[in-house]
Amino acid sequence: MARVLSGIQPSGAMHIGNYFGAIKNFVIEQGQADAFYCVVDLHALTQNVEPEILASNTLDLMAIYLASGLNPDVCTLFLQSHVVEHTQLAWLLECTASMGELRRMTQFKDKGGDQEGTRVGLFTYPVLMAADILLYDVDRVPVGDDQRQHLELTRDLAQRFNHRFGEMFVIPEATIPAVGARVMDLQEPTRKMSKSVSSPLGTINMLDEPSEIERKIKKAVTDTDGEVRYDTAVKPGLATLLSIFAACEGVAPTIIAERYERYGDLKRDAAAALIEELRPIQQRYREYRDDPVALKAMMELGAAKARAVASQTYRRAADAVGLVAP
Ligand code: ATP
Ligand code: LTN
Repeated sequence: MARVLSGIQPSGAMHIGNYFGAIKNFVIEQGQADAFYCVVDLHALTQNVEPEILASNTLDLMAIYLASGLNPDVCTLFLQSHVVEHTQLAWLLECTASMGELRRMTQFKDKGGDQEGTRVGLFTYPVLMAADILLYDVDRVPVGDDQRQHLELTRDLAQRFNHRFGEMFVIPEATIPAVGARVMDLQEPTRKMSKSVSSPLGTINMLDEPSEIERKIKKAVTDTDGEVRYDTAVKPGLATLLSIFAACEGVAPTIIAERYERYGDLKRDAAAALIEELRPIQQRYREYRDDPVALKAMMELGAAKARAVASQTYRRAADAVGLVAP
């Protein structure tokens, strides 16, 4: 059975980009593969976050995972910091990665880049991500389109390690969803919807009230030519709405476009479809979030399952580079 792994940072409210680009596919994959999903809390430390906010965001994300349909009896659901081998393997990989290849990462450049005050953790972030993946002999990594370059780096690091120290790591592939891989901001549709860039009207959160969802979709930027057509270059605002609607229905955006003549009708039905898609998740979320004892037990179970795999891979890699076993 193929193995998959993915992770999301607990860095704020989950938006529908995270849902359609990642979480929805995690749920599908858990039935088809040996699936590992983590909350990458160590990655969230690359931003300047208050300790209590990080802790609360972490539990929020665990509850979102569960409410979205991830089942801890079917997949392995865990917290990155609970499995110490992630940071240990990251160090071994950092000692093979070059400054040049990390400097080329566009996410690093977008989030501040090469300046005197930039955190070292932000720079080495993709190496920790590579460790997350390579520890588990993963075949596929379901992520949104923005993670493509990080996956390429992971493959390069794995190949280099294998070449230098002997066959060690499985070379993983990214699986990017056909629809929903890049949900754009509703107000600035040339930029991806994002947790870290504040855009109150442009971002729809998974836990937004139905009235809020309707309002944001109604106010979404379109254009003035009035023709319903899927064209990301010429009509990026409309294309964003069409892809959100399409991701709810599981069809191509062009199919949705054929059904409509007026922007108003399209907006009304897109909002209704999205509200329906999120309704069951929102209902279940509160139950999980309000039960910290159950959340803790679930995280312990996940960490034990993850550790069993990660500790073996780490030891193999440590032996290979010449670290003497304890
Ligand atoms: P940040 O703004 O802090 O970078 P983010 O919103 O991009 O955060 P991440 O935690 O980096 O969220 O990403 C979690 C997952 O969601 C990743 O698989 C990523 O590819 C996916 N994702 C994030 N934003 C979008 C988006 N706008 N469209 C589709 N997928 C997305
Ligand atoms: N870098 C990713 C989050 C992430 C991840 C991973 C995704 C950290 N480790 C391992 C897949 C596999 C992001 O910003 N979305």
